[in-house]
Amino acid sequence: MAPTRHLRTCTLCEAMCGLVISTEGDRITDIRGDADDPLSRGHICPKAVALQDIHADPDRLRTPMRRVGDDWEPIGWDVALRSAIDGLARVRRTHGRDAVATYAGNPTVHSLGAMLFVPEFNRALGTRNRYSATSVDQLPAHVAAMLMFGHALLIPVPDLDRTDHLVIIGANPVVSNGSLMTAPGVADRLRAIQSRGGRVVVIDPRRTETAALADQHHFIRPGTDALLLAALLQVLFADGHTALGRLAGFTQGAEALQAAVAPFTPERVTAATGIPAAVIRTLAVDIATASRGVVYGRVGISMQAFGGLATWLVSALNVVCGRLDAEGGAMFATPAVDLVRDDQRRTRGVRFGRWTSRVRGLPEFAGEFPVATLADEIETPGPGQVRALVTHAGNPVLSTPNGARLDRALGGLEFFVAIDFYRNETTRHAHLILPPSSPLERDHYDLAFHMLAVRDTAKYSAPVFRRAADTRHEWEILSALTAGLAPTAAARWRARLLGRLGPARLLDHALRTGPYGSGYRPFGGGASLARLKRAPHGVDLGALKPVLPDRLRTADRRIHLAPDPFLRDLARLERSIDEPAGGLALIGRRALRSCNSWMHNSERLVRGKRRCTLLMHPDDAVARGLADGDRVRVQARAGAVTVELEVSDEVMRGVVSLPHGWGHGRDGTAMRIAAAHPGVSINDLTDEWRIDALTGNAAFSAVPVQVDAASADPAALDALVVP
Ligand SMILES: Nc1nc2c(c(=O)[nH]1)N[C@H]1C(S)=C(S)[C@@H](COP(=O)(O)OP(=O)(O)OC[C@H]3O[C@@H](n4cnc5c(=O)[nH]c(N)nc54)[C@H](O)[C@@H]3O)O[C@H]1N2
Ligand SMILES: Nc1nc2c(c(=O)[nH]1)N[C@H]1C(S)=C(S)[C@@H](COP(=O)(O)OP(=O)(O)OC[C@H]3O[C@@H](n4cnc5c(=O)[nH]c(N)nc54)[C@H](O)[C@@H]3O)O[C@H]1N2
Ligand code: SF4
Ligand SMILES: [Mo]
Repeated sequence: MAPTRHLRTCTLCEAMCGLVISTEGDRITDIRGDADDPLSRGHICPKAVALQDIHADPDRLRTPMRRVGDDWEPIGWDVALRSAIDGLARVRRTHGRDAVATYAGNPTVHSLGAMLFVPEFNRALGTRNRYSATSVDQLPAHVAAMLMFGHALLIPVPDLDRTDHLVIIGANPVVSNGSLMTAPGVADRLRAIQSRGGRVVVIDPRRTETAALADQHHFIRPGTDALLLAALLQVLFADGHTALGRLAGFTQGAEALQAAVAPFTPERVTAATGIPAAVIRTLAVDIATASRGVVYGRVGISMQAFGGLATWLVSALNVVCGRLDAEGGAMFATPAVDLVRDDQRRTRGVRFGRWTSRVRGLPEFAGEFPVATLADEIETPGPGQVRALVTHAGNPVLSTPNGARLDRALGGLEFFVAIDFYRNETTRHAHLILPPSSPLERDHYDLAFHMLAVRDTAKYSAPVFRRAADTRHEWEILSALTAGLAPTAAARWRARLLGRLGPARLLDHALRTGPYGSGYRPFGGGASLARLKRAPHGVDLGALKPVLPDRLRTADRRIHLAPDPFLRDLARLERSIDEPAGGLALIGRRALRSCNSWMHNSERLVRGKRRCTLLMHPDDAVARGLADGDRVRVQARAGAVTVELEVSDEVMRGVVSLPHGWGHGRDGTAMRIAAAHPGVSINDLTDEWRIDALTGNAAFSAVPVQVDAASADPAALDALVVP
């Protein structure tokens, strides 16, 4: 049989690489990069090849499963959906709407159907206990975007292909393949900056793969980025290097910002950050004098105690240098489906802190609470206590702070439905697992990541395989649950209507009414699903374009450089300058062959050298009498793990690093390859009490830990107490 070629966008990470997938019957024979994809131009990473492993994985669930004690039995879809609806309705009836919580994990954002139907499902439940991976990731970016530009999704991306001075702070795009910066083939794009005479500067507590490629790398003490950024701004203002240019016409708050950063001189922050004052001054001048410069920060600056401030300051820096909305600076995409333009809710203004969580009083953002408090809400009795949970594409036991506590809490739920195709560390607690079709069995258009790409393109992918018999797509599962749980006749009608339309028709409508569409005029020639289908490699819509001030969604259509919540939080930052650094600071790391917690069931991604090791600087190892390869016990307030030590000067002194996404050694999971390569979970060490007090995002970075030889008597180790 001759192989059939399918063109596809990879849905595993944010890079949106174009793939050419060859199949023979129901077998994949080859996966390679699509040289004709206008965005990725042939780039691919090892994970894409593993898409075939997921598709063919015998552990991937294909039928709904019901837990009976410790056993699981397959059940039919009708029974499964009915039991899910009945169980959730029962808890809601008995204990009220907020007793049902939902958690949406990262792959939700990589699925067209889930992007369209998860919000509908949440609306039908009407609960305030909504959670997602946002609050262990990019929540500060949404808060900054909303407060500065008026919409949570107005997140500027570095114009990578035209900049000549890129400062990367707290990101490792050579490994992560870019985040809030869809830029497939980052390494090539960084080398292109250098070939056109530009520079790449990396600021990171670890000399990363990205740092190895950069022109400069500076170590920084974890969690102190906001101090560094405030000092950079202080220098720019004090030495007259700011130049808002055309932004001045629609920007407010420059004076307030200048006054707010004035206390943060380089000399004052040098001890805390570990960066010499002279280096800070040079960094500032280099940014200001580059012709097309941009500062870009990612999870290293958002998963930390000052995530909101650091993320705001990065954008503020780009604005005061006149680099926002400018070629080679920080720009906004103009995607073919524009979630900002389509969002009618913008009229409601800032959606942050309108109500707070029951137990810890944490602020909602866009209707969600920080997941760091989910275990509190499950464990703490009283009206509004969470008794039931629905997870969609999430593994919070391995992905959220103090996952071990959440693991225990999940065991106490009255009812738990997981929409997921693996029985893993989280879903093993479910009463029902509803597995959606394989990613290759559904069509795809990236609603989220075209919004964040370094080039405007649009691409639709048809399914590679027809779905197996009696399989449901995510949107069908969600749509059935929504219709079953919608509280009013009108809501049930809406749910059924959307369910009848389905994702493809909704996408077509969004394309036609989007920035490149011409509505439903028969010969309008604009974007539509039919046109995208005729261009299966994707359509190139050109380099990023200036869009301000039109695209701003603040009430006064101005950029707000100094929103009050940030100004108020600066006092907390200032206090941190003199706080003594306690013990070793733990940070995470990513590896090219991992995808958060869920792709370790692919043999080709886990074989080889052990990856779940604790990195430690040689001086710190010597001081503790430890050597490379030793087994060490890592102790934090929340818990302890035992792991192999890897001694390397790629981490700075005082810092240790453990990758996240491991810890597959728990009972009751059904992922055989992952279980054979368990590793330990960094989130058994991270702390649900360490959050960014402003945004509620988990502060994974700089968790204080103590490290000793594993043979040491655990009773002799002092548990660290964190304020
Ligand atoms: N291969 C692979 N790719 C992925 C993923 C994966 O698991 N594996 N996950 C995907 C997801 S969900 C996301 S959100 C993106 C994330 O994409 P990135 O943000 O690029 O992710 P990381 O590689 O974790 O890079 C964060 C960097 O911040 C550094 N860091 C830690 N703490 C601090 C700090 O306090 N200050 C500073 N300045 N730096 C700090 C770390 O050493 C690390 O190098 O990656 C995506 N891509
Ligand atoms: N300490 C520490 N913790 C971290 C991070 C860190 O850097 N350090 N990174 C954080 C980040 S950036 C993120 S995004 C989160 C991720 O947190 P989560 O999203 O909670 O975790 P994932 O590991 O991505 O788990 C994805 C789940 O989705 C399932 N799944 C995969 N594909 C599909 C699909 O198509 N449909 C459905 N329905 N299910 C699917 C998988 O089986 C798995 O159960 O972790 C965060 N946790
Ligand atoms: S870089 Fe991301 S999108 Fe590209 S092939 Fe790898 S996993 Fe897929
Ligand atoms: Mo993420």
